[in-house]
Amino acid sequence: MTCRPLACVVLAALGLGALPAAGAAAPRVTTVARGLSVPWEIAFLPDGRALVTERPGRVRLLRSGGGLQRRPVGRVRVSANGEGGLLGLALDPRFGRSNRFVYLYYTTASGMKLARYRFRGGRLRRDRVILGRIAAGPIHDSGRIAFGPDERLYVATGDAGDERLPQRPRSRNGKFLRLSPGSYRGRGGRAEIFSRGHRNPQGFDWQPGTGRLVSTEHGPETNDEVNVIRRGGNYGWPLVDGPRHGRFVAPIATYSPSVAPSGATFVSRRGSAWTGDYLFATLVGEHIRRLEISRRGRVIDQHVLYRGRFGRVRTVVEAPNGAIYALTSNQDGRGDPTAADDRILRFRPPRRPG
Ligand SMILES: [Ca+2]
Repeated sequence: MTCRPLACVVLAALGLGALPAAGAAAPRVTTVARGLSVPWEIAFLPDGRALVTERPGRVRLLRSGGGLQRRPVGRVRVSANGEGGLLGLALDPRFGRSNRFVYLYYTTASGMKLARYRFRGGRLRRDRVILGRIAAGPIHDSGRIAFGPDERLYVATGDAGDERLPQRPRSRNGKFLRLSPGSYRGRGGRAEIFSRGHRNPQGFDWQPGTGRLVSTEHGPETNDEVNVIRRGGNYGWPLVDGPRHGRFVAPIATYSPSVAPSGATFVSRRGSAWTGDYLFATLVGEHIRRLEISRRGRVIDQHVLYRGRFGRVRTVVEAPNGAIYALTSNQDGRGDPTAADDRILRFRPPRRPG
């Protein structure tokens, strides 16, 4: 779809920013692994292999040429209740140089835990839990974790089904939390509340060039949001949601009815027609969405990719070589799985024309 900026914002607000531009064929997709069970996150090791979380509590290894190692490299005891289980994973910024730390975020019977592991000898072993005191629920566990350009570890937490928590200043739920290197590499226990008033943010990344943090957030049946996350910002939940935000920070895009937006990435690799664009996966929407976002943080165009082709999509991640990897989520109890599900898919952003 192409439209003038104002029309685009209106269409986006109506949930209609949806039609692919004529002739803009989406890139060819390769299935690189199949038979997974609710994969949630994928992160690439320096040698080209990747770690993949499966929500029931396993970490799998994707070989650099494709295909999964049969035996999981790690198991995590989780309470895989509803939307919970093993969710986020992130490699330490110094993983390849001075440490082998991997961070996992998961649901237990006593709440959400952020734990540090070491990946050595092909096995993931737990070092210590570095953050707790985050409520878990059968819904809205959020769960994405990622390192920012500031080398701090960001953790997105959901309301866990308790709408009182996101506005409570001292609750760690319904927040973006931020951990300093001293906390995540040390004894843990400390986290800054970076922003609040979130319902269930499941994907985020930083815009190349500006460092702006852009996040997806699930709304209630309607009013999914894309937000620019600022330190100290209040994003309104449960007092407001959708385009009308009053005194709270307003989203830059909303979707009604819900598409259930989850994992997201900016395309940072230079030279493609999508360089600088924001991709996010949708579960209910069963597509990948591409947003063109200006340097001022406004959505200037939207495109829908692969609608209905792969079912529910949990996340999209840019590999170091510029390929985009996508994880399906058809085994999560809300999908219609095929014999191949769940799958890891790969495609390359198209080259910049001319
Ligand atoms: Ca909001």
